Amino acid sequence: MHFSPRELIERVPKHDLRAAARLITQIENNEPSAREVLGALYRAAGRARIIGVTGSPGAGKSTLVDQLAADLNAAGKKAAIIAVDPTSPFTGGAVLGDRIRMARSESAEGIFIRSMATRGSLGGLARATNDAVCELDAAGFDVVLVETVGVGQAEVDVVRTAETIVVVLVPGMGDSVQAIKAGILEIADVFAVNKADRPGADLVQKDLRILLTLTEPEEGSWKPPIVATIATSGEGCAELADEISRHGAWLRDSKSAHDRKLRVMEETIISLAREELYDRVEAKSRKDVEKMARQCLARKLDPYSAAEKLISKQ
Ligand SMILES: Nc1nc2c(ncn2[C@@H]2O[C@H](COP(=O)(O)OP(=O)(O)O)[C@@H](O)[C@H]2O)c(=O)[nH]1
Ligand SMILES: [Mg+2]
Repeated sequence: MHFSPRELIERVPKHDLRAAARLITQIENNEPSAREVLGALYRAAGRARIIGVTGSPGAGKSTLVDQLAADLNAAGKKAAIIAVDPTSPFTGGAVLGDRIRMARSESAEGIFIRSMATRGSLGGLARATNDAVCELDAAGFDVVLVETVGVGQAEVDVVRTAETIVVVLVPGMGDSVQAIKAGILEIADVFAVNKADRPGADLVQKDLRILLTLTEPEEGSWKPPIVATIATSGEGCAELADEISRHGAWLRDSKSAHDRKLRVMEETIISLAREELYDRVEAKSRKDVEKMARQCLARKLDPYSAAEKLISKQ
């Protein structure tokens, strides 16, 4: 079914899930009409709790997120899940993996699950994810959970706009060392040491505690708690949800949290402008660029002035 931008603007805030799903597809495809719709929906958003869950492949993120969503659902909250896997553009295997899991979760009424991928760059994926989150927020979901593989900076960018970031570690994968490398320690608001039924889970917790004492916390800053979980049985999930809530309460009153939000928003605006500028240059000024490149090679123009010219034309 096709929805016009106007229909989407009207239906999405009424929690029309078919319209919501359609808009996410438009976002993935980077359709210009999606921007128009999102611009209109933006003001209706801002109420949902946005929770990012990241960690290595196989750490149990999907299982944990499913548990959290099911518990929220049982408590009468509307929960949505966005699963982001940058390694699997559209037809890849990981998406299939997520589909299988969806079959299980979809039976729980009220949980909206969507896996996302884009053909474009990882930066594009971060933007698309943010847009989808904003849309689901406007659609009246109480909580949006974003699951993403956290192995590098680009993937970290995908969850950075989440208010609360849960980093999932597991025993036996040398995860704590890996975490420092990826800069994941810095972005974690809550640590889940999952697969606590496996040997070594207490060791991961111990390592983590030592690492956390090494980074001297600033006055009034948040100290990330560590929760042991067994996602498959649900053990520890209530504690995890409690810590996520506690972080949410802290965010509401904290000045540094407000500052962080402001900084993330500033970066969002700049990166959108950068993308837009790039698109315009690509789409409209390719010929000019070629002309100027020739002039530069002939030393009749320098690249700095050429770049200035290009920008002033947009
Ligand atoms: N033993 C054990 N297995 C788990 C636990 N959590 C998840 N798993 C299993 O680990 C595998 C990967 O889980 P999944 O949620 O898909 O991981 P993801 O790649 O991080 O999303 C699945 O087979 C899960 O059943 C746990 O707490 N204990
Ligand atoms: Mg997963």
